[in-house]
Amino acid sequence: MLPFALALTGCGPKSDSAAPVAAPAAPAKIKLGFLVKQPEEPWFQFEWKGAEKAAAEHGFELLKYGTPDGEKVMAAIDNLAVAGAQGFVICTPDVRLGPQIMARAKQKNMKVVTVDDMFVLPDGKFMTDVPYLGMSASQIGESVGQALFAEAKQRGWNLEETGVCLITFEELDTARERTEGARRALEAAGFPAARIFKAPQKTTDIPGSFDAATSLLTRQGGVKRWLIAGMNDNAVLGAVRAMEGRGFGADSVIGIGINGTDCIDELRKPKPTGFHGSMLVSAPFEGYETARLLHAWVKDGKQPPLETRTPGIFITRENFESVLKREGIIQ
Ligand code: FCA
Repeated sequence: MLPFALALTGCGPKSDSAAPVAAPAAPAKIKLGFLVKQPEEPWFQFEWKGAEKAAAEHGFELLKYGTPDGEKVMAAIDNLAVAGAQGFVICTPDVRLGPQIMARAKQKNMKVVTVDDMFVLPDGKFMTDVPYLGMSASQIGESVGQALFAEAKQRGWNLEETGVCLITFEELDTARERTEGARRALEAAGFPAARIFKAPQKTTDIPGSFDAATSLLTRQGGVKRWLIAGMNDNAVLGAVRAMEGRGFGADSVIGIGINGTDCIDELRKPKPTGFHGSMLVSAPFEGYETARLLHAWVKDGKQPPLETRTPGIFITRENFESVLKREGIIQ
């Protein structure tokens, strides 16, 4: 018997015949997922935007999922497998889900790249064998501390009457590294350690930091002026709102966030608030780069680097429009 292909050639239409020649079917596009823990946060929306750009440039299909808890993550992985996806980028809702996520991904034959929040093992150590891309958390936190100190000095504030409201979320390593960095830099600059007050947030959103700051203000009634640092813009925004409620406005509060994506409306307000500025990290770049690395891994077998860190840029009301335009975050 003739091989199938040969048989086809033998009796198929000749190219000069009148019958139309079917175009070869386009190869199926590679499908990749992008799962984020807080899809309502502008940070993650900008990451998705960056990932979409990588998909358009490299010709793959991007499937986006908001996965605020473990159950949703597992369901999204199963959905991705059914859709034929070969991998996903993830910012997990809980870093301790790492081993479980990796087991499910392995079972479904999918590659995984982590962004922002690094997976951890049951003993608390990082899962350093899973490719990770995220901000230089300690360094960026230190820059926040230095900028807070410089601004207080510039305004001639008496440090003896000033307190630091440090909104913390220490169960997440990247968050703890940022707030510890801020604390370290403030102390190194000469800020009295005894007046750096930690205010733990229960949830990483504005209501969570609002509540944390409100209870700190109740405990520390004697402080006249406040510096605020936290893991991200929302941590600082919640504290700024809590302080406004207690009569502390732009003249007695200096808050500096991290992300630079979640404070755009705040910096655009015609009147300054206690939210002085932010350390901008490029969310579009992080989304673009993780999606691009994953695609190259799936398509060409090119393993991504195990760790990539991104820097921060200080933005305030003075420069944010031009910097955010340059970074492609606003038009
Ligand atoms: C964490 C935070 C986000 C963002 C990101 C880089 O995931 O929750 O707001 O700061 O790190």
